[in-house]
Amino acid sequence: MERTLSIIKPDGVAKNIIGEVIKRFESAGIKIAAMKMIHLTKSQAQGFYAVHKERPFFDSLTDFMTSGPIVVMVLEGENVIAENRKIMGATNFKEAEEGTIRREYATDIEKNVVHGSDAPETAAFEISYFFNHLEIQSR
Ligand code: RTP
Ligand code: MG
Repeated sequence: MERTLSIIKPDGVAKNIIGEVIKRFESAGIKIAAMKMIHLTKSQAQGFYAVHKERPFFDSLTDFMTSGPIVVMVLEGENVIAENRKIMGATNFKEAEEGTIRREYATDIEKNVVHGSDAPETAAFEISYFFNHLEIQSR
């Protein structure tokens, strides 16, 4: 069983589609092992996205991620890192496949509704950034 970190970004929460996003995960057989709503500070967003700190979009991205509450979740399932990214669709919603979350709901390359870890190492870092082991229920 694999785990990944999923975030419903501030635009997704503002659009009132938390349930829509979760329904897609559950319909695909993915289990939610942990979940909470938080509002990141700038320095917390910078720490989470530290891998992108040299990118031109870093400041804008960390501003956006602190612009409102987010929902952070640990997803669990077979091959869930790749499965989640398939359900999310490409970073740029214009390139995302039909039926994906980003194709359906994203409005911008930055405001793209969801985040998902991209590899086992990043998933481990990202999960531990938000949750301790007592907050994660394997089921
Ligand atoms: P994420 O990390 O959020 O799951 O998205 P991703 O892997 O598909 O994309 P990544 O390359 O890791 O970029 C992280 C987030 O930064 C914003 N972004 N803006 N303005 C731009 O060119 C640009 N490129 C990326 C997006 O919010 C992207 O999800
Ligand atoms: Mg990424």
